[in-house]
Amino acid sequence: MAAHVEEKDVNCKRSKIDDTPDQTSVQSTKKIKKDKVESEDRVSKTLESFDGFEVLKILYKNPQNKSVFLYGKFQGNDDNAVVLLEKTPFPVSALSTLLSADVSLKPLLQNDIYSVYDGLPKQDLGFSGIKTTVIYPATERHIEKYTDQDVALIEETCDDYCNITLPYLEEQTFKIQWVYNILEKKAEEVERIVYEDPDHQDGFVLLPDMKWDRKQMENLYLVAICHRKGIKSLRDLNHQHLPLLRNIRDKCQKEVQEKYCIASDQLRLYLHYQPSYYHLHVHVTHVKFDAPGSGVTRAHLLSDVIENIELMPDYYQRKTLTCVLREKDGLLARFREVRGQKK
Ligand code: M7G
Repeated sequence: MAAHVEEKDVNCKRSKIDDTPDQTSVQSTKKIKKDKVESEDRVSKTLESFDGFEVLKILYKNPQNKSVFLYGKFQGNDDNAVVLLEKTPFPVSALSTLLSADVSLKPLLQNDIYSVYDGLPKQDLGFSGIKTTVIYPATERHIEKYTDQDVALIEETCDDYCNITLPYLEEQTFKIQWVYNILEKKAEEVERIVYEDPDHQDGFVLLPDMKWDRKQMENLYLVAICHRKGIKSLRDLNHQHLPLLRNIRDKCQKEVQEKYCIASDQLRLYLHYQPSYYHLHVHVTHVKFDAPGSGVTRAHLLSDVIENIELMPDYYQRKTLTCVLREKDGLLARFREVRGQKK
């Protein structure tokens, strides 16, 4: 048994350093193809309203950032839907309309010099105030992803990656059709592409992340998706990927400076570990924005990743990586099972 594990371990290291399509990536490609076929006839339609929508469960609510995530169904349809409602920040351009006769004030409190009102716009002031994201049809994984749950910190050694994480990932069918839609220009989002380097090896597409309402620069959130397929995550990165990583860093900084007038020292470029989608991508956010997942338990600065690999080419095949896993994540259950831990 030990010999078997060791052999598998060596293969695991070799496949990552070679960066050639080994058995693993062939298997992943098969799964990706399967996802593609499955999802092609399940493309969600553009909704005009929530007519007939029934809320079945509140998955998460946060009064601080004024968001609520819901699970529900549309009448007469059995498909699941996940809806994310988030109040957006005030656009500076709308302030003059907001502080005008177009908003009537209903007093809620009056005491000395202090007063509180309900501000009621008399008409549409040009900003909806509610960012509405719909995932439809949603899978069980989506419902889990957006459900409020406890998390656990896991220290994943390189052996754990080979023996627990990688086999688990290979069993899953991850839906990354949205990534291919962008890379192959099949999604409407193509119009929003900020920049593209079409090179097959080191190229990438930079576009607004689904999390950004594209209204304010202070919460700028872009995502750079590499063209190269088969790089699942940070764990796969080695010295052969340095040109790709440097290219993403340099061009993203340049393009954001030119397009949004945001200097490179105001930008945070990072990768998630573990990511939700196992096709290499880099998060690009404004440094002032406290983006979800930008903390130490999940984010790895791209500049640090580059330097670590420069110092040690197989750094990410050797380093123990601490990551946060959610209670309902099957990977956490697998770690607990292997480590003989009970919840
Ligand atoms: P991640 O680290 O794999 O997972 O990042 P996370 O969602 O847990 O952060 C994937 C990133 O891609 C996230 O920032 C998502 O908001 C973003 N994203 C996901 N989808 C399905 C889309 C999409 O369809 N379009 C765009 N533009 N971004 C997306």
